[in-house]
Amino acid sequence: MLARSNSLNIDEFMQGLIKRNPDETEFHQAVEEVATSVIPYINENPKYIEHQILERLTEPDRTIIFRVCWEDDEGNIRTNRGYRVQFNNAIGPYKGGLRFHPSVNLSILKFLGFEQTFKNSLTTLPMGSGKGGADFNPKEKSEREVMRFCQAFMTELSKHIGEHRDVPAGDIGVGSREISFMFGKYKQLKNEFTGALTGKALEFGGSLIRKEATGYGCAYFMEEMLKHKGDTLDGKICLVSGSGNVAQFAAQKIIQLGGKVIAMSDTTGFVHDPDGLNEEKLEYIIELKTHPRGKLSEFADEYKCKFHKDKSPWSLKADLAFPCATQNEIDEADAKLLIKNGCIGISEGANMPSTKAAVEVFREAEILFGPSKAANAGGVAVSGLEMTQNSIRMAWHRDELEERLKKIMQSIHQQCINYGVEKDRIDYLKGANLAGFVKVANAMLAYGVI
Ligand code: NDP
Ligand code: 2IT
Repeated sequence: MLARSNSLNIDEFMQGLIKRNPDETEFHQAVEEVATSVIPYINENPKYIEHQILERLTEPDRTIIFRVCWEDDEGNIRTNRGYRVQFNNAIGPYKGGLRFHPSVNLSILKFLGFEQTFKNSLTTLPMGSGKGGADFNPKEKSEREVMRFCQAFMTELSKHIGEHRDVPAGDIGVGSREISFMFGKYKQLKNEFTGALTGKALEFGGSLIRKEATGYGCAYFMEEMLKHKGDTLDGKICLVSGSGNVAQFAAQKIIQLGGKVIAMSDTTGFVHDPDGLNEEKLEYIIELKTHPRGKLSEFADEYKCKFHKDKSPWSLKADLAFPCATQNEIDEADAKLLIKNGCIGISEGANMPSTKAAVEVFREAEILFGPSKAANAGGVAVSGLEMTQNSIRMAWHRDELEERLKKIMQSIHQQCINYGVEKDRIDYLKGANLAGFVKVANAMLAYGVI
């Protein structure tokens, strides 16, 4: 039972949440971060307490868990677990990615779905929040196996999604290939052509710039934070972790904006290129990481630079860091090292890439810290634009979409300022949490008790 009281206390709130959701450590971490920002505001605005808005926001609308059975190339039957967490649809249909990775579990999907609530609110577009996926590893599978898995997964998921209900997209392990297999199956099962997934290929309703959007948005967000301080990306030494969808296009935009990307990484280690990546080298990485995914050591061999096996790039001296791989990839020691080496800004392309202790280090050092729900919202924002284009049966031009993406990232930055201004700096974390919260919370208030 969720008890009612006159004010909220973070420790009591978290104790209750942990009791209701034992062992879901990533979910606890994501909630605690938001609750720490919004509870003081909630206590000044008792209507949110009276209507139990934070309690309701931390309980998904529904969680769907299902068996996914498929046949591998040798004829063996394989079983995986599929999920869709429909978190909150106060301001629009459920919207968020699908992750295929062996580590996928309910805690990870609830943290991602919860974060999506605030991120989607910040985009200015009418999108609720959700996240899903499976503990399936597409990396070790043949293309036919990936196809059969995606079709089996969609056979069940199709019962729960739709253009006005829930619109999934990609995330780790789910790119254009997987979305295409799933959309093909959805279309066949429903016998209708509607935009129930985003991140589709351009030939069948996909949007230009969607592929680039998360990474580009992450670089734009850094550009905005620097601009606000009278600085630019020009000549800045940058570290990018990951070398998948988000990392590739973050690196591309950083280079276009004048930054020098000296490192990228993958699950096997990181590559250090002191001369900096250029378009040609980045093309090599994009090609290398398209199916089947190769290892970055091949890049190091090709371009004669150093590969650091099983290491992350945070020990290198740099001005800016763009974590674009996965959650909790920067710990306290990494954060301290980054600061010691002169890092002045972080823009989080991945979701929750910094541990709680790492975030504290960044905030104490008062460097620019663009939290994931603001800095990586460009991807879902262009997904929202894909939904609009599908609804009006039109396709906008690249320039128009890139301009819209840029404006959305500027608007997110402005919302962070509106809610995060402190005496002598902007608290982007607090700003993003509060701005994201207020819109969803007010919609929930308007609906009454449902
Ligand atoms: P991809 O699958 O395209 O790439 C992930 C990259 O991170 C790969 O280079 C992978 O290495 C590396 N990686 C390192 N450690 C891990 C790990 N433990 N688990 C998984 N990957 C790891 O994913 P995306 O680029 O799409 O996603 C990266 C991050 O960005 C995630 O946090 C995701 O939630 C977030 N995000 C993605 C959006 C999107 O539109 N795709 C939108 C907003 C956020 P290797 O190459 O060896 O596999
Ligand atoms: O974390 C994210 O915002 C995504 N994976 C993208 C979600 C989307 O619906 O485009």
